[in-house]
Amino acid sequence: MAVDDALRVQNIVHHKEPIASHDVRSELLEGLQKQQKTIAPKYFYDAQGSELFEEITRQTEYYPTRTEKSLLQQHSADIAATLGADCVLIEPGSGSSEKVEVLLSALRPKAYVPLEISEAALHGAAERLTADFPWLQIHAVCADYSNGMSLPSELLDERRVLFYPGSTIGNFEPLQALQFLQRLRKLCSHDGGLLIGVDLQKDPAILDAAYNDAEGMTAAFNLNVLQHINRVAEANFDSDAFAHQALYNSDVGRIEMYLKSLCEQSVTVAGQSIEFAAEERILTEYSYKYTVESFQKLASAAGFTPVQYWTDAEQLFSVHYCSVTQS
Ligand code: AVJ
Repeated sequence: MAVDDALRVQNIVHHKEPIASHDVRSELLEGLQKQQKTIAPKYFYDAQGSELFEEITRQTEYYPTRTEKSLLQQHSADIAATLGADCVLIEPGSGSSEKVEVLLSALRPKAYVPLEISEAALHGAAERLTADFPWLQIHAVCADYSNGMSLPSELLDERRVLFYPGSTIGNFEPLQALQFLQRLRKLCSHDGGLLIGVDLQKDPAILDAAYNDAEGMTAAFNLNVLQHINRVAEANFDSDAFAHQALYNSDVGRIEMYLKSLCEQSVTVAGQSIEFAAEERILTEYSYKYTVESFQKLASAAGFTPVQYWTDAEQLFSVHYCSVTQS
């Protein structure tokens, strides 16, 4: 189902895709009634949570965002040459579209297609980009990309490259990551590909510090999800009765974030009572870390062919370009 009810303003074409209203309350209850109580990481990003995440990216310990940005900046000419001219650059979950900015002048894509569920973030980013890059054609698609993605029909004959920065791929468990990359592959044209940011495995001390910053921004970001749940699911979580915990599980190569119950307690969520034992934990996020080889293996399994990758001198972070495997 192509998105078509478009509205053109200057160089911006606004597309809106019906956002499937899934029952947030039953989804949250299902997670909190699991053996391992779980809240999906997407619930971090209410307005307060998005601000706290921006704060996290400013902490010295949290290296991913600044390292990726400097990689994109430093290698923008090389990346542009690798991606090739006249591509349509599609970014699922584009948010503020800050990262793509460092690439646009070198790449000069035929069009930029941010896919974003927050209409405010999408329109704000489109306005800013059209002011800074008046030559850029923007197709702003308001959609929830976690529920399936489709593109404006007028882009279906173009050479399409997907842009997925920030190592958000790390939130997916291995099988989900494969399935997600396969879905991205379907959005690419046969002569297109994927430009993706992937955080790398490293000294656990660096990872532990990145998710336990001294300023406590990550702790505040993690605890804030309880306030969000209280609002969207009529719950009565008391954040002071929980503590932030983030640890690196080197056996599986992932950061695991939890909210630990500081006492035996009962919380009401959407009219249901959820019992917590003292020390019991809610899983709020996995953040998988890859090696260059393990990510290339995953991309190959999803139908991509690794073409090139860029890492910083300390091998903290990596950016990969993978073309669509020719069948
Ligand atoms: C936005 C998912 C890439 O996993 O590093 C930052 C989110 N969680 N600090 C990450 C996050 C805790 C971030 N991602």
